[in-house]
Amino acid sequence: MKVAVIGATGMVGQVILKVLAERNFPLTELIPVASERSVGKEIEFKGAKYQLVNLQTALDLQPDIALFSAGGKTSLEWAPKFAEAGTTVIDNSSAWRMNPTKKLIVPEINASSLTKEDKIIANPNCSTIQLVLTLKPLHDQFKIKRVIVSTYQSITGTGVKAVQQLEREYKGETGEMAYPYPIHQNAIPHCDVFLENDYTKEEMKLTDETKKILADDTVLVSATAVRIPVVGGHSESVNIEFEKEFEISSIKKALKDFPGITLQDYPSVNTYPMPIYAEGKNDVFVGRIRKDHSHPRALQLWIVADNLRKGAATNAVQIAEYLVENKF
Ligand code: A2P
Ligand code: 11C
Repeated sequence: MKVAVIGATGMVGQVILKVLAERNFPLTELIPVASERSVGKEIEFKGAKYQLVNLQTALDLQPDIALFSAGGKTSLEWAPKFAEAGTTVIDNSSAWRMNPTKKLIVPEINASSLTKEDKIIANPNCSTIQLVLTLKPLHDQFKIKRVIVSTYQSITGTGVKAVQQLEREYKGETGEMAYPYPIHQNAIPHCDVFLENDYTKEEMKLTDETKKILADDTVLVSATAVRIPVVGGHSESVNIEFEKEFEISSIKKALKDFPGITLQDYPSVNTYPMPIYAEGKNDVFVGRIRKDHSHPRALQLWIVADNLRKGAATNAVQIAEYLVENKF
């Protein structure tokens, strides 16, 4: 497998390289790609050095798989060129996610819908992946009517500039701002741009992508996305209303049995998911599972995942693994 990583120097690209190495992905050739200003510089992968190339050079090398993580604009322009040349593109940006001709994949849920003809495969938004992975086994058993989710999102979702902003503010320094307000000692209810319906784009990704991945438009989702000064992962407080009655034991069993989910739910010993412990892990952690005392068929829970791993790099690499396993 010849694998190109587009955006290999970026926040997600770096984690993609780490995950490819950790999982011993069967690649025969790595083609790391970055912008023109980085071409010729070297990156390390599994102890060897590789020179960064530009997109055209990578295209000419005809990789089998290209993992794109260099922003929506680059994906819109270049993913079709790679696809045309026979490369299967796994795209981390939001460029193709809601395109009806493209599949939006969380491998544990819907990888089996992929065929050899899918040359551009969309990787969902980070906050959607951890939500929908948790919803899927519950929807299958108890049929979800409505989800109310509030997120507590890591600054790494915004990129390097946000990490630098927090570091500077922590030291009492000023400089370029990734957010319209300080993020240190703050919570900003504003992730991505505002839309006409007064939700943000991040909030509508949670709604629209969830429906697409569950292949069920009847599931209602209303989200509030909040940025907090945390590095290790995104957290989500979720209220789920079901059509069917449920027991907490059945909910816990359904979640425990589902691949990619780790239950962390022992309140008596203060065990619940937190981003400092999710960081660096590939699983989605679920805890604080309880019946909603204000509604007979509603559930309350708390979900945490490393947004750069299962929320981005790990999910993309799992899709690539699926392609290899199925000889696409
Ligand atoms: P570079 O390091 O040369 O800027 P992040 O998401 O962390 O901002 O990273 C974006 C990634 O996308 C980086 O690896 C960046 O490379 C890369 N990138 C940005 N623009 C292009 C482009 N036009 N062609 C290839 N890679 C790009
Ligand atoms: C955030 N979810 O944390 C974003 C980052 O659509 O892939 C990823 C944006 C996207 O702000």
